[in-house]
Amino acid sequence: HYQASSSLFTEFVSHAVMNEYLLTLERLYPHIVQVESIGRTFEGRDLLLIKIGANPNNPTILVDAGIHAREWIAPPVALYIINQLVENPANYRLYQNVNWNIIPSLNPDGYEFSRSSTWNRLWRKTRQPNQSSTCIGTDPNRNFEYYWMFAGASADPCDEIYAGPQPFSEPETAALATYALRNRDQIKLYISFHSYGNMILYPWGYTNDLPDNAEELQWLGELAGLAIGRVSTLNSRYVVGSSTNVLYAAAGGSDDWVKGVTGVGLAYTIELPAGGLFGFNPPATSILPIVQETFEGITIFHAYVEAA
Ligand code: ING
Ligand code: ZN
Repeated sequence: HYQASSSLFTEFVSHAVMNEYLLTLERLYPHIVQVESIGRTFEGRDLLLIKIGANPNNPTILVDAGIHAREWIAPPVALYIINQLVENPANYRLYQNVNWNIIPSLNPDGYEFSRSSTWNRLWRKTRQPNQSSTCIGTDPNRNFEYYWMFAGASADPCDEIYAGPQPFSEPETAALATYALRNRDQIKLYISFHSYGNMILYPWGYTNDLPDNAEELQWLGELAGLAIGRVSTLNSRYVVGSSTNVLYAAAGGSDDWVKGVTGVGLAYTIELPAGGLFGFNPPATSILPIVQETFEGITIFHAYVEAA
């Protein structure tokens, strides 16, 4: 990796440092990089999206990471994609015919809370308080307005999978949805990075029925998973399938919403490798091997969108 990224892949950096990195790239590479704020969190943090591309009219891949606070390995994976696209000249072909829209840190209030003490390390939700409960936060991946609360979601604000008082109650999910709707015609593929479990998941999460293009989603997911496995130094082996069939039923997830509402045909949730005692805390020394192997899968998705 390259100059401006110094500590991003050797330690788990703050949301502020991630945002600084994006703004630095915009300053250094204005011909291919634009940074835009898609909104603010409950606590007022800026949700930055970086656009990388040579031609604004090209088909677009939308990527987010960090929607769940404790899944610390996800933002570095998104940052490494950014780093490799912008700062590694060998990859310039990857943004000639395809645009990238990447939000590396979508729930920074929760993320910073999970960094604030060892007691808070396993925080998952947002940090917006709830009425008529002292429990804080909503699970942002149960908060999207598509079969909301249909399965695998809770109405209890004290639960980890609390879906919120209503769909899009959280400024973070509303910001992503607004951006995706505005750009729906250009977006061809959506990927949301989570951890953990080495899974490449696709809709639906609300039902065990499969979407019309399940075969395409399965085939492409398997190709990406195999590409990762081929280079993995961690012996990563990805399982591919619909969320409900591979993991569990859960409605209100971002990939279900993107596919069901915006009409973007290809939507995935990628569960990155586990690490540490509870799975959510790979050591900092694992960041580089995980982000590097995952990038191999990303090049497969790129090739498919470029060829379409
Ligand atoms: N996993 C996802 C979750 O939100 C998921 C899995 C994604 C389920 C999409 C349903 C739909 O539970 C993690 N690790 O958060
Ligand atoms: Zn998650």
